[in-house]
Amino acid sequence: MKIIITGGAGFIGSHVVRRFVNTYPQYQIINLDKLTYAGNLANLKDIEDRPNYTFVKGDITDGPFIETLFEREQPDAVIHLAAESHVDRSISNPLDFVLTNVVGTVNLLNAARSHWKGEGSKRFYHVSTDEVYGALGETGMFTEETKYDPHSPYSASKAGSDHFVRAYHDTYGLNTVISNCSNNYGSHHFPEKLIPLAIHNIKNNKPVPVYGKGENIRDWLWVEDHARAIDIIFHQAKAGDTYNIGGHNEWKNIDLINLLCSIMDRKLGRAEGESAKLITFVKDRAGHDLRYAIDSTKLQQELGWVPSLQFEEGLEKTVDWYLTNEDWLENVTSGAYQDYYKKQYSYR
Ligand code: NAD
Ligand code: TDX
Repeated sequence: MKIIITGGAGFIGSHVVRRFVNTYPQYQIINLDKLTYAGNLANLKDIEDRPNYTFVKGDITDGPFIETLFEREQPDAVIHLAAESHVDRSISNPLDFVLTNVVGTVNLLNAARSHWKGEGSKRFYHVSTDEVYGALGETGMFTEETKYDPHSPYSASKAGSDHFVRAYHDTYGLNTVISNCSNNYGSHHFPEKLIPLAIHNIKNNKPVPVYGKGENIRDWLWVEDHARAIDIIFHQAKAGDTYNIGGHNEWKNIDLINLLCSIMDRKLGRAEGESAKLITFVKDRAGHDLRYAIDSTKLQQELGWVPSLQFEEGLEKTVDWYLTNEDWLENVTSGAYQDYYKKQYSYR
């Protein structure tokens, strides 16, 4: 089987590519990635020489290029993760999100439709987010039946792409699958997102920006548990099906940051409470969703997936990874990152 995995140089994509290359030596894995600011081939150094792995640099918004790639490679499946993924950037530049997340997804769907000609065995798997469901109040959880209600340009673009994927199943009979996952954390996470940004800032004794009062709640999942869920769903789901993925692991942002500060105190040999002094409450994110919580009962009961790692243990492993991979962090935080950071955090 030949699988195109899009966005394989990014955070989650690199974990998915690594898992598939290592677990299925009989599969050919093609990593298709534009290498935007978020894409980094250093994420895949350990597997880049494997005979069942190829990297192709390319842009999913370029329809003719995608057609040519399908013609040349004749893939048997697509696992689609390439996206603009950061909510704050979507607030500044919504059109980039429409182009990559909606137009890019439709380009891939068109190529799959025209090349696969209704062959039911060929699967198009779209990796999506819980943010399409909107925001929860203090109670309740998102299930696969929850109505879509996106609030940010990012989640609106992901909702749009999910709708197109379902439309290609219903209209053209494409063998599609969608999974909607909660917030991931782990190694190789770009330091614009809360956890790696906080680790980077604490390490460098810089303010740790917490939006609003830090009361928003996110449901965190170890990225390797997400990659394992994708593997299981890719191989076992019925055509047209949807699964929610999440770890039943809700944290208020401020509680998470306090936990992270105490882990960092211990790892850096600082006095308890030292890192927490860096916490700085800043202007809230526009349209900031209050709470996400995923009900993954369907995935657990039908396909037997369960999360493997406790959050405290996973967070500690994540901190260890960032502290032992300082070069990775220094490389991705030089240059354009500095411009982004100044712009993003200056007005708050
Ligand atoms: P990321 O930003 O770390 O990586 C995105 C990758 O896509 C990068 O390698 C980038 O170079 C590539 N890319 C971007 N635009 C492209 C284009 N036009 N053509 C080709 N490649 C392009 O993102 P991530 O956090 O790893 O998220 C991966 C996927 O999972 C996304 O679809 C995201 O919506 C979804 N998701 C993420 C989370 C999370 O917590 N990070 C949770 C649920 C779902
Ligand atoms: O500096 C910050 N301070 C802060 O308080 C940042 C960057 C974030 N936050 C808050 C906003 C959120 O409530 O922390 C929470 C997590 O923020 P992000 O790491 O930006 O993630 P989120 O907006 O929840 O979206 C993530 O999870 C779902 C991913 O970026 C998405 O791609 C995914 O779909």
